[in-house]
Amino acid sequence: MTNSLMSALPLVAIVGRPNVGKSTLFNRLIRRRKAIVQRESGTTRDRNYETIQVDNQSIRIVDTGGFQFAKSNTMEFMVDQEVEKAIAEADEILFVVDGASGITHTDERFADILRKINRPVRVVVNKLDDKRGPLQLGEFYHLGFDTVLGISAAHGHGIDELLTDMCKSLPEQHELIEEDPYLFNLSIIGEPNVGKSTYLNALLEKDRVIVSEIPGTTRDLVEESFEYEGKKIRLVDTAGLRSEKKMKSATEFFSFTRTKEALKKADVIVLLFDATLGLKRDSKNILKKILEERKALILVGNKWDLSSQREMARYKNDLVEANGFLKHFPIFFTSGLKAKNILQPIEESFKIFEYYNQLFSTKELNDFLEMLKKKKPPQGGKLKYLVQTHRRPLRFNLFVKGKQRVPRDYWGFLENQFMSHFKVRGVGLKMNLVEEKTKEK
Ligand SMILES: Nc1nc2c(ncn2[C@@H]2O[C@H](COP(=O)(O)OP(=O)(O)OP(=O)(O)O)[C@@H](O)[C@H]2O)c(=O)[nH]1
Ligand SMILES: [Mg+2]
Repeated sequence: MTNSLMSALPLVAIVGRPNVGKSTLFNRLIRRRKAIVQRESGTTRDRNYETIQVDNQSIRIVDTGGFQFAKSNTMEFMVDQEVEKAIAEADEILFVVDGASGITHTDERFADILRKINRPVRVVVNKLDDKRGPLQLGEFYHLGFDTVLGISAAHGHGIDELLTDMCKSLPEQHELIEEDPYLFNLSIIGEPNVGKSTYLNALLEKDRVIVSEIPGTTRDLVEESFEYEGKKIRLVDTAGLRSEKKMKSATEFFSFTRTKEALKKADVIVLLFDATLGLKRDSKNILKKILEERKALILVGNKWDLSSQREMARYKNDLVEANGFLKHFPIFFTSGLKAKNILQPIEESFKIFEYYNQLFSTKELNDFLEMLKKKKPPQGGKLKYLVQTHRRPLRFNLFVKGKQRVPRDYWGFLENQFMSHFKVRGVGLKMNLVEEKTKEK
């Protein structure tokens, strides 16, 4: 959906102090486990948007982190700021409170703020797991809002009633707005703290996600549409990836699983690394995974403002030395912080997406094989035909007579030749060897 279309949809913000069950409610409303839910407070940080359909209407919902009147210069303060942004743009507020613990001082202070904004606010009393009904709701009217609704987000009680009531104060739409197609999905992936979120913010030219020098800042996936020269793609910011052994918390683990999902779903991956450090072991492991999945890939060394020209040339050489196939992948150096060179990888992503999507004709492929046979045929076995079976990613069946006799290193050679011959870059290839069974004439 384009940003203008998106902003035309009514937006409902889920807000409240930490740990009252906002993300559980969000997941319940959107009917999937998108947001990470954890028992400890302070899990959600960035704003998390999703569009849902209620009675032929499209509504956007935004989940937020817990509001807690935090001191400045803390992560909690940055979360508070994100909540304020969500409130500022929302058409309606769901003010979530905890029915099991009752009203707290933070709830009261937060209510004071919400009363001043001129938009409908509904008090949503969560954690009423045993359905004891309206009796328990009485005290929550003291917060000063007309509508108080009881729910159990965990058990799904009261959700339909909440949805029906919520729609009453939203502007009426006359048609169902379908999501606008985007060309492809570009995920920004890398180790913690390399500047993935800074890069996303720089592209969007706004502070969409929280950036901090603490590794592990981003947790939930953040998706945003982005238009470049009239073409629309979806950008995904992800939680920093590092080896499972180094993980310290369940939250980190759940963030990790979401990043892995993003990797699987992505068409194009921007693998961001810190240009002052080069590709460390964790980045190399991520790279391996991306190549295994045959995703379209662009390497981006960020924090270029702190690095030198010489170092950059060295990285490229080191990479290609370690894995010759990487010479077919583009590498750029950017500074998210200074917004330098940030559009180069995007421009390139459109080109490599074309390769990722390319259909090769049987004739083209067999001409390529003929060329190969003349130039350097394998020492054992015989190449017969090459047929494309898939794109996104590119897969081929290579029919060979006597496939066991073809030396192993020939496949690497063949892939390299393929990339050069067809002038393809930034994508992996999967050559599936098939024994050609027909008798030779
Ligand atoms: N000098 C410099 N600093 C940068 C650049 N990009 C990001 N930083 C800083 O690096 C730190 C981490 O930035 P983030 O954008 O939060 O990094 P991230 O990769 O999203 O981190 P996680 O979400 O924790 O994985 C912050 O202190 C940023 O200001 C850059 O291009 N140059
Ligand atoms: Mg981040």
